[in-house]
Amino acid sequence: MKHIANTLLLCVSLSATAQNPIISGQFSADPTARVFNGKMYLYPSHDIPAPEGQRQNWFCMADYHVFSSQNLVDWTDHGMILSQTSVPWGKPDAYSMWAPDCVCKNGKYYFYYPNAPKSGRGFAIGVAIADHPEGPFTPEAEPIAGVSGIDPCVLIDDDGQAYIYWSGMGIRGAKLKANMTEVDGELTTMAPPPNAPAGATGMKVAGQAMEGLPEGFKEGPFAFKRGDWYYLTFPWVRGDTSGGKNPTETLAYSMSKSPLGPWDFKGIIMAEHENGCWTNHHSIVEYQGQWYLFYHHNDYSPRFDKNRSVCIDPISFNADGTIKEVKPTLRGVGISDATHRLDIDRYSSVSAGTTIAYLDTLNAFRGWSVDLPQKGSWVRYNQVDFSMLKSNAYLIANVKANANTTFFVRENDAKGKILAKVNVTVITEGQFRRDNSGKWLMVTTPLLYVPKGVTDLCITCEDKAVSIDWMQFKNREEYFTPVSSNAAPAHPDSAGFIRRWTLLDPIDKPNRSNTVFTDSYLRENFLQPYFKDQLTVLPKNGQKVKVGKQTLTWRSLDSNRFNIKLFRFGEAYTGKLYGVLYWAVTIIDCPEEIKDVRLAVGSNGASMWWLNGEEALLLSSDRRMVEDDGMSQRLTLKKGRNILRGTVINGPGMSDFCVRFVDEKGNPVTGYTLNVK
Ligand code: FUB
Repeated sequence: MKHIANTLLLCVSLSATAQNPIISGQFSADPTARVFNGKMYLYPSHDIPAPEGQRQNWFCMADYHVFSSQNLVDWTDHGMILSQTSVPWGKPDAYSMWAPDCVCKNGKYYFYYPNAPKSGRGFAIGVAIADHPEGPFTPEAEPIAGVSGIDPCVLIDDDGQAYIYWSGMGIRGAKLKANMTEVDGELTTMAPPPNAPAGATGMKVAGQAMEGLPEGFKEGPFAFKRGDWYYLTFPWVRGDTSGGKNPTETLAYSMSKSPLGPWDFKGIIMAEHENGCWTNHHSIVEYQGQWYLFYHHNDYSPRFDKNRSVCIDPISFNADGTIKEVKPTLRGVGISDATHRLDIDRYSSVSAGTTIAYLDTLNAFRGWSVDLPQKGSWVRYNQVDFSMLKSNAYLIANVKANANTTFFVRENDAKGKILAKVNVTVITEGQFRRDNSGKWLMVTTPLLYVPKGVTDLCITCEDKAVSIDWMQFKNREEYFTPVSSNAAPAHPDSAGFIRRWTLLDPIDKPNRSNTVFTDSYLRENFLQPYFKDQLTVLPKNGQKVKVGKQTLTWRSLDSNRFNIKLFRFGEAYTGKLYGVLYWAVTIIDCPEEIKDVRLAVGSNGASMWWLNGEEALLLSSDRRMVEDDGMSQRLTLKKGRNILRGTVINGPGMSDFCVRFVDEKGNPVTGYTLNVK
């Protein structure tokens, strides 16, 4: 009876974006990559931590997922395609779904996988068939006769003839019949092992041993053809296993002019993993004119090397067809979109002393940070695409430092053109209830320069040590439009909200929380002199003001929303977000006197307002911005020029305000113009 891999029908589709390893949030090993319909598909094993009752500290796999990608950077998980409970001939609780392969012939997709059979010992190899690369796959009722072992791989030659290779008593190979589910040719009866009980018969085995391969443990064959060369590539233990040493697997290869050999051993594709991860397993595939090596490493399971994750690096060939050795990288392959999070800890290169560290040693899937230890340290991340970004783009980064510091994001190298200067301000005890030094902080800064197209980035430490978790570039939502010097007067909007203001860059005013915003605190702190003529000045666009050590600019802006997003203003023009105080001024020209109006304000956080130099309203305590949250006494807007001025303070929140005048009935007052320049 044939079973459908039922859970596939759920048709899960999750995304992963990554460098090396390319899949996060779950383990993936033994990667077989195949190009189907112009897209890269990945059929890995699915390592899981062994459930209770299962052999611990060993490989444990219950099912398979398939992934696909167009750009080798963004991977879609199409969900489970086959479970151990769906294999008619398999032990449903063996957790032995080891390295698979998938090939396409005559529009059908054949998925080859090892599994433990219900009866007998060891492994058999089954086939599941689908009409699409993502499935649903229907497993055949019986495994392939004569193929006992693991790590199947299928090569379809130019003439359509398919060959299967697997690992069992060395590496073996055989022709497949046109049905792709049976081996072509007679089975050989092997001699029973020396310790077999008397009268035992030998196993029936298909195919032939691959000749010409080196001595030493080998598994995971992957065969492919390039030009008229056949390649048989395989994990190989080349080290000396005597004397208690435990050498680990390399990736190695042989070449031949014939699909089943004999083979001519050529050497190493990738050396042993440096951290002692015992296995490696791979596939080699050409995609859009470039060859790639898919392999695995235990990046997301540093203490247990049987929970592995797939990585990719480019691979290339010498003129004689031999393979150039590949050094594993963190950066991997593909072009990263600047508008996605860039994990620059997956670097292309770093200065001496620059290191990476797990963000959470108990959950490696949270990834890493890169730690730039001192002025002059740098990390380089290649191939970032800026074509989605406009000239108003900004940078957002998750960073950590123990003291105030600065890093630059540059183009190409440590001396390259500066895209962004990022100041990391650590708020110290006494200003905030909790010291945030050594804690992760989001910092944003406007870009000084937006590269065109694809470029390499180099992040340089310009002061004290800084750790960077990730960074991302974004186009700024247009919250404001600058008011030009010859702009026509503006009107309040139909609901009476005043959208044209001259805003001063935020003044540093750290506050541990907004609970301190009592009337007396606010009067004391709003009314202290920050800059000259603070309650009378009629600022002009571009005018500079000195506040302590800060040099700030007045900016005349039309808000694209009824509420003035001070947080976005600070972010856009200065990169300052929290612990700040804002000043806002607007000029109201009335054709006639308007009596008995009330100033209606909502602000986040506290604010204070003056009309024509007289205090009109104080909104104290920790507030959210709510329309008409506070109302003044009756006021008169005089004929001619009126000056409305306000100041807003905020500790850790996102500041904004909305202001309008309403009449006795609460209706908006709109009969005036706004004339800031
Ligand atoms: O994943 C289980 C086994 O580890 C594979 O079948 C081998 O190739 C090795 O990677």
